[in-house]
Order: sequence, then C-alpha cells, then structure tokens
Amino acid sequence: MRAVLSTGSNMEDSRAHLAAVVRAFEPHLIRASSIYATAPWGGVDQPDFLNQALLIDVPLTPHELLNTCQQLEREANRVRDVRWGPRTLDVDIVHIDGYTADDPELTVPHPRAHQREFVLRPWLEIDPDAQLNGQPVREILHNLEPQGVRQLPAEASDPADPTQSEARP
Ligand code: A4P
Ligand code: MG
Repeated sequence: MRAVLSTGSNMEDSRAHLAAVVRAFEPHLIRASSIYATAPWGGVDQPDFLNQALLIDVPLTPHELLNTCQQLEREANRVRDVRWGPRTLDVDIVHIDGYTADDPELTVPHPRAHQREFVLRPWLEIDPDAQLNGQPVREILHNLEPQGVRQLPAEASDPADPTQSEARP
C-alpha cells in the first residue's frame, strides 16, 4: 500500500523527531521531502514548525498504518493538549493510493490537507503528479495564499551542526 505521510514538530529537537520517523519507515521509504520551516497554522500562538512529507510503500492496512503513526507519536512523548497546539511529533496520513475513509479513527485523504501549504508543498516535491480529491496538488497550491512555508537546505549545510564547520580541511 502506497501512502503519503506528513510529519510535523515544533517542540524539543524537531529535526531529531522527524528523523526518527524516516528511520522507522526506512525499509519501506520511497522518497522523503526536504524539511520545511513553516509558520504555525490554525491560530494558536506557538513556535514555527518543521514539516516533512514521506512517500512509503508498507505491507500494512490503513488502520495498522495509523497505529504505527500513533506509536511513533507516543515514542516522542507526544502529549495531547491544545488542539492545533505545540507538539513534539505529529504523524498524519495525508493520502493512500486507491483508498478513502471517513470513520471516527481515520479520514483519508486528510480532511485539512487541501488548506495547508505545509502539507502540500513537501508532498508536491516528492510527487509532482500528486492529486488530491481529483485535483492536481500543484493547482491547489497555486490557488492558496502564501502561508510562510520555507524549504530548508539539506542537513549538511546546517550552521547549527558543529561537525559541519568550515574548519574542516
Ligand atoms: N485521524 C483521522 N484521520 C487521520 C489521518 N488521516 N491521519 C484521527 C492521522 N490521524 C487521523 O489526531 C486526532 C485524531 O485524528 C487521531 O486520534 C486519529 O484517530 P491527533 O494527532 O490526536 O490530534 P491533532 O493532530 O492535535 O489534531 P488534528 O486536528 O489532527 O491536528 P492537525 O490537523 O494535525 O494540526 N502548523 C504548521 N505550520 N505545521 C504543523 O504541522 N500542525 C497542526 C496540527 C496545527 N498547525 C500546524 C501544524
Ligand atoms: Mg495528527
């Protein structure tokens, strides 16, 4: 089953929280997007997020995948507190090839994906032909007002990483 996940974090070491998800899905990972720094969406005053999209092909049912995502959130000590508020790790299922659901535990495609540049921009990067509810993601993005989403350079050029200092030969 091919699926697109959206990961987000704005607490603690956000890069490490996102990297843990990439690692967990490594054997089934087709592509991971760049990491994006994104202004908070939803009206809660909180730090910027880091967001990423993953394209995976997993031998799981949709509900098993949801359980795996929630297990990863628990491993990041995610506390459910303010809706749309700060979190160590959010792992949402954005899209599953050939599958839709609208039940209490799982809604696919993700019901707010079409409004969110922080979901659509990374998704488009890893799948330029992506479609959401029959519409090209490229087109949905084109019609959204900018929401403060910025693609970050690959980790190798992270100035906060001392192992990457220019003192190297
Ligand atoms: N659920 C239903 N469908 C899905 C799905 N497709 N993927 C259910 C994942 N979960 C799904 O989610 C609540 C319930 O949704 C779960 O029990 C699951 O069964 P949650 O993660 O417990 O709660 P939440 O994430 O706080 O609520 P919600 O409404 O899902 O939050 P969002 O929509 O994920 O928003 N701004 C930026 N820039 N970047 C962000 O990443 N994230 C949020 C959270 C707000 N603002 C943000 C960001
Ligand atoms: Mg969520």
